[in-house]
Amino acid sequence: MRLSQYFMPILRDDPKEAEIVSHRLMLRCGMIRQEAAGSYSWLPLGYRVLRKIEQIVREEQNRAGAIEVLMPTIQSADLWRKSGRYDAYGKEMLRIKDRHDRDMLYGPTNEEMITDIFRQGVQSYKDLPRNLYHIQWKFRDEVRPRFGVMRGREFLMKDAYSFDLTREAGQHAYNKMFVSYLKTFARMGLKAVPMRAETGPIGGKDSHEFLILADTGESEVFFDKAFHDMDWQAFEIDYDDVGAVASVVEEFTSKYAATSEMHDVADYEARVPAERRVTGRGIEVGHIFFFGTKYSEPLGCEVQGPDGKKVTVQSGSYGIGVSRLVGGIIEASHDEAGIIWPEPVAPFRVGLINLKAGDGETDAVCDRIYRGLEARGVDVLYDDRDERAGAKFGTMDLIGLPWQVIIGPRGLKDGVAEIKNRRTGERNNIALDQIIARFAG
Ligand code: P5A
Repeated sequence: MRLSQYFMPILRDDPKEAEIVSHRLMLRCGMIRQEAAGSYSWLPLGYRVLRKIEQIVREEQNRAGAIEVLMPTIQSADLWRKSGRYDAYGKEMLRIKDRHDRDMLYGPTNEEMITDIFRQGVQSYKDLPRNLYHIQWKFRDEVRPRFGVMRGREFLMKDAYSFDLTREAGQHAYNKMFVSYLKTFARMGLKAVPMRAETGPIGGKDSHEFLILADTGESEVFFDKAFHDMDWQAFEIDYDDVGAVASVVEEFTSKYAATSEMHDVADYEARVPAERRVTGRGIEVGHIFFFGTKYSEPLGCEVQGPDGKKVTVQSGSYGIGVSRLVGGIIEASHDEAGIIWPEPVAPFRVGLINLKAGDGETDAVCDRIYRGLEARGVDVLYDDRDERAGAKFGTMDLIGLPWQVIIGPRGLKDGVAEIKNRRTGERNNIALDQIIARFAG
């Protein structure tokens, strides 16, 4: 993409309404625009990141055996009356009437709808287990939408729903999602610590939240420093191996970690030696629930069991805050100059800076490298604008692409460009004819 032809409305000054760094940086980079309290348009740069995060989430859900569907955002109130949540959900639910005066709502979550879909589509225990998910916009009329996309009213969530015959099988479904969450967040460069959680309006028996550590997090967290030393990346897992999946869950839940609502000082002090006790703040990026028959019972979701008798299915639901993650990653990865994107979620991998736009030779070399990178499938943002070098450097640092390739007349004399790593600040010269190979493949 040529910056001269892109749409990236950079703000010169810090927006006053932004209380935290991710919100400030997202507005300054022209990633989002606020449309109403807690509701945002995703501008091109922000939308690229959102899509990359969504794709990682999708790949890891698929790998764990979940199957993608898409349900509507607007739901009928009927099923919610059956589950008893239509009244219980309170003011957070946006209620709408259609032209026939029927009660509709903008879905804050989809337990009812998916359970009904499943009820209609499945008759026998042989059709279990199944896990269905979608990645869809939700609306919750939060009392205090704030921090930009971190606590929005309209936000993008991945929500998965598991259906099993027995409590034990349901536990395995839960464990699979637990492990897939560790992998999902690790792929985005995050350590998301699982913590036992309250179940709130979703309800149920067992629940864990996944929190990334950041000073601006909404929750206060207490945890064992040992989490820092764990292997978050390397474990390969066979999701059909019930024991192996359970042992990863066991490993991650055996260490103490709790939000302030669930914090138990006596247990903490008994289990964690003083020098390993860490207090911080966290951002909840995922939340999983096992609720047994809480929804399947009132909605009549039964299958025929092996002995011919009807069995009410066991289920759980599993959420990831896809749009919240965009802000969460920035909170976890930035410096004074701007965002530092982890490569897998960066809007572009390379920022190509032409230090002398308008100069025939510099333009020709930059063009050749830009086209070469594009042709090899490298996401590149080419700053071909007629701007001062300082402004170009500032913009590239602000938007935080992992690599900058800087080309100007001085280097061209020696046949070299400069490569800068945004995270480390390290700069190296590279021969012009090696640039494409350096990033391709
Ligand atoms: C699990 C999936 C649920 O809704 N039902 C379906 C269950 N859980 S949850 O914890 O309420 O939400 C799941 C994740 O969505 C993100 N999230 C939000 N993101 C931005 N703005 C909001 N207002 C918001 N509310 C929830 C969180 O990441 C949460 O973990």
